[in-house]
Amino acid sequence: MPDLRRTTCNRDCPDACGIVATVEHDRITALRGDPDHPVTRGFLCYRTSSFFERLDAPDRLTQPLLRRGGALVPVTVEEALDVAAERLLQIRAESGPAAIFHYRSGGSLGLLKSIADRFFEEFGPVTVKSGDVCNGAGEAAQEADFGVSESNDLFDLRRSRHIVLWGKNPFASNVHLVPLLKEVRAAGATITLIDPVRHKGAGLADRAITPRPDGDLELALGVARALLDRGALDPQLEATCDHVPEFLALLRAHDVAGWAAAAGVAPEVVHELATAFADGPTAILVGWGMQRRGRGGATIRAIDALSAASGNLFRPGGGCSFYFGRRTAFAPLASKAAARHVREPLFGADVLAADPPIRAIWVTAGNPVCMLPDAQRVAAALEATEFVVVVDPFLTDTARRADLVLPVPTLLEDDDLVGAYGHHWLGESRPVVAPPPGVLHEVELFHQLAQRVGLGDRLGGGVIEWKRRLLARLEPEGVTLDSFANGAQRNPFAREQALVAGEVPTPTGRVNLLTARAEPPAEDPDFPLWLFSNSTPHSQASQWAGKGLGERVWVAVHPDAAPGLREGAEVVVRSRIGEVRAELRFDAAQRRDVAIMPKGGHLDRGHAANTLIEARLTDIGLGAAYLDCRVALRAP
Ligand SMILES: Nc1nc2c(c(=O)[nH]1)N[C@H]1C(S)=C(S)[C@@H](COP(=O)(O)OP(=O)(O)OC[C@H]3O[C@@H](n4cnc5c(=O)[nH]c(N)nc54)[C@H](O)[C@@H]3O)O[C@H]1N2
Ligand SMILES: Nc1nc2c(c(=O)[nH]1)N[C@H]1C(S)=C(S)[C@@H](COP(=O)(O)OP(=O)(O)OC[C@H]3O[C@@H](n4cnc5c(=O)[nH]c(N)nc54)[C@H](O)[C@@H]3O)O[C@H]1N2
Ligand code: SF4
Ligand SMILES: [Mo]
Repeated sequence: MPDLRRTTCNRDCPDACGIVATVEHDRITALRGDPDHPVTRGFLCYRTSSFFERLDAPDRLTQPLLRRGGALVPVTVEEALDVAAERLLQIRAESGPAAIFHYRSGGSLGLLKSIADRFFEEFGPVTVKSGDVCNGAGEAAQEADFGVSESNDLFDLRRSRHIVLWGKNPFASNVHLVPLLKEVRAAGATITLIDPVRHKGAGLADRAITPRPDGDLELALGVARALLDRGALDPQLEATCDHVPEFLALLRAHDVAGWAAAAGVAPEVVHELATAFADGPTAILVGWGMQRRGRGGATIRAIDALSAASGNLFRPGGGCSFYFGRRTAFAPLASKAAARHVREPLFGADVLAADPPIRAIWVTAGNPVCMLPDAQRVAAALEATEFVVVVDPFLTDTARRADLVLPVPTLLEDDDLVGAYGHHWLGESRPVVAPPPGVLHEVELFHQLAQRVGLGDRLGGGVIEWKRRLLARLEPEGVTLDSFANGAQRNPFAREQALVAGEVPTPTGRVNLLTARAEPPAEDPDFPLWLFSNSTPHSQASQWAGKGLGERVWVAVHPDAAPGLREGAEVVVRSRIGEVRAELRFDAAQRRDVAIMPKGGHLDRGHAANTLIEARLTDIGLGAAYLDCRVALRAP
């Protein structure tokens, strides 16, 4: 008899789905979405539906690997932990804890993954990353404007008359938003998509606008200017916002036609959008792409200001939602103590330049060699480091550069608690199958390592005990470990509307309006195309599902953007720092100034977009300006 077992997906994805696994003779035979989860609604994305096939894939790690004589060879867990302890103790004794860099990314959003942070805090504190390549600029922008980066309840969209998907591709990266968008549209709401790349999301929209890449700041200010001209700005603006005179002066710097030209759209497009904002409630769902640019923080600030100035920010069915605080309900397991910082977007350069040097790097739940900008330099930084430990379920580009690789459970074997960054439900992960015998849960791994480095039982206690610690603030609200037996629990601290007029958590209680325009980067005639390294439905950053990327990575452009080149042929995609060979795809629906590649890939197979992308910071929040990359195509 097949057994149905429930868990929660821990991937770096907004949706944190409830999963129902069919298990026969201790093997998973099917994965489905939990029909009772309010957001999952019974279906999973492509990459997780087929994930159980990856459990025994050739690159799955079932035993620790240690570098000996140049090669990675399997060793026992005991030996692996002995080596880790000995080298960490030696480096700390000789060079102090700042010589050890613990880098943690979001490969699992399970809250217990921060046990690694706790270990390195107790052992050090050591060097950790600062900034955030994922959402650093957007979060910093919303914190500057609103004092917090938090979203309205997802189902508040049922109260919207208009929804603006601003630089967002729900079919690829937030697929459980799709049924809700269809539902609210069928009930009469309109949907506008703003994205320089034409993607499947356009099929959901009443209006799909393809502005100039990085033209959103001008587009947002143009719409606000059109509202100003119509006398349609919020009459309460002075009461709810700071810097109103400066903001209005900024809007007056150009007329609507001027702003539209700078945004790369027709003036009618700006006027139509203004009509939607005047006819609210209008909700803005802010995507991630535009904030991964040099002026990404300023762009999100302009969009925030439009939401506030049009009177939509505080209304039910309105709001300017970017990120859902997925951790805020849980008690943190670690503080942010650090000996020093490596800026995440500048990982390669900062590690190589560190003085005194970094002698050990410990990587948790990340594949920085493939996913961080200037990938070759990140690889060089790991190769130059004396002792590299990678903790991952798979043998990645990063793991191949390690001295010690420690395998951990995959999302189907994991035991943890998960919050979502696309809705307000919290879930529990439970192993639907047991991990292979040579694979330790990170709670157990750090418990055993702590004992070897003289921390005794400071990291003692099993998974259940650590889960209870995470729930310290939730238990008084009635969300206990037992509650999760009934499925996902709504975060009791999350409000329907994230912000209340007059009580915005800024120092003045008012919204901090943008007062100046940031300039876009200069054109580069040698590299005419903007490289979009975007999420695809078939992959999770560098982790592929199904047949993977195959022999070649692809690049998609408008046929006019590749004169003399043939569809299906191999082409060279060049930037100022690197080259990638890719299969050319034509897509006549695209703008002529964009080139689209998958965001992940594999560095060692020559498939990584980050080979092309310079390591540059965003204006605020220490984000990575991945999307300011310019490329050209040529025949090989
Ligand atoms: N299938 C899949 N799902 C994923 C991921 C994945 O790799 N694969 N990654 C996960 C992660 S790590 C994250 S952070 C989230 C979000 O992951 P992202 O893929 O970053 O999220 P989106 O916001 O959907 O997509 C970004 C959109 O921004 C658009 N964009 C880029 N530049 C501009 C611009 O200048 N203006 C405008 N208006 N739009 C622009 C891009 O064309 C793209 O459609 O998704 C998660 N979900
Ligand atoms: N060019 C370009 N680059 C980008 C982006 C882009 O849009 N364009 N997007 C950026 C964004 S938004 C992000 S968030 C980053 C993502 O960058 P990474 O977080 O480095 O992304 P992944 O490739 O998913 O690597 C995560 C790793 O975690 C491992 N893992 C999974 N579960 C566990 C676990 O339980 N424990 C441990 N220890 N490991 C686990 C996975 O096997 C995988 O190897 O990439 C960024 N890089
Ligand atoms: S990756 Fe995202 S959409 Fe797919 S199952 Fe996991 S949470 Fe759901
Ligand atoms: Mo991300």
